[in-house]
Amino acid sequence: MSRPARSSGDIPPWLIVGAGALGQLFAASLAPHHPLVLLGRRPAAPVVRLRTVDGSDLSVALRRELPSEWAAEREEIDAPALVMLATKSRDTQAALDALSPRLKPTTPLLLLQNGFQIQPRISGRWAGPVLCASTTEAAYRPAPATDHASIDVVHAAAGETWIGDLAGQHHDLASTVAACLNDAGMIAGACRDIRQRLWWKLAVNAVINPLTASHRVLNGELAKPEFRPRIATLVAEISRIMQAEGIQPPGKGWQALVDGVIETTAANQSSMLQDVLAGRPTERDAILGPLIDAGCRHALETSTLTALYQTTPN
Ligand code: KPL
Repeated sequence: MSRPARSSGDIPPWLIVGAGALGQLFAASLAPHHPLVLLGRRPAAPVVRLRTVDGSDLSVALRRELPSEWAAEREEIDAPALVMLATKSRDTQAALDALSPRLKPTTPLLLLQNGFQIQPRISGRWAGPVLCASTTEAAYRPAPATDHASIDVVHAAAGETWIGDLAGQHHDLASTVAACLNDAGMIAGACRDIRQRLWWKLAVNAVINPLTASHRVLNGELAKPEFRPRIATLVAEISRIMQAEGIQPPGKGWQALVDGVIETTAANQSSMLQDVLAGRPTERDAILGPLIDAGCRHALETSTLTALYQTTPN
């Protein structure tokens, strides 16, 4: 896939499937630089109103399609250059199954999900390249009752996005996609260790998401002393599982990795808290499941993660 020229009319668009906070953030960032179609399930205006990290409001016009259960009917989206799946982990397979009769079997996919459940599954089954992204971009959709109710998505913190494929065969494609994100002003890079980076993100999500969702607090609250002992115990258990799973610790160590994300995304509502507040199912299984399964496989203690799993809304 070649890198498209700016505002070229005949470039096949990217299809972004899933108009949640991250899907809308990526769509709004990319749309001025790249043809794309955003597929959502709910009726919405053809603009995304974004509150940027620096606090300004931005309206970005883009093409939205409203398929019923993802079954897009418009001809133009038959041959997208890339399909970015930005749905929740549990919806991703169903979204792809519904769309795949209309896609070339070799269409490249980019998976944006948290956890480590759907990535190996789709990578093992899809005929085309399957890129996975690990992102620390933080965004949320504000509740209707808040002061910025007219905003569709708040970009709470700029993060970085790493892109690679689990088989290590599509580094050039990952570089092209990362370059498109760079053109859109996002920090992104291609990597050859995406499995490791997805597990690093898993460690971060396993701590931040369940605790913020259960206590209904913003990420930054987890820096408070009352959460520190629980977080330290969780991090210790997770780091033993990671070691057994052969995942290298990040250079700064596991505790600093988790604390760093708590600090940089302090103003964000975790995606799990957003799910709980909206009455949606959470990604509990996709995030805590792979860690607890790995712990059991290696006969390691998982009592802290298991207790967290049991108290996390599903
Ligand atoms: O990925 C996230 C999420 O909320 O799912 C973090 C990085 C924790 C940001 O909130």
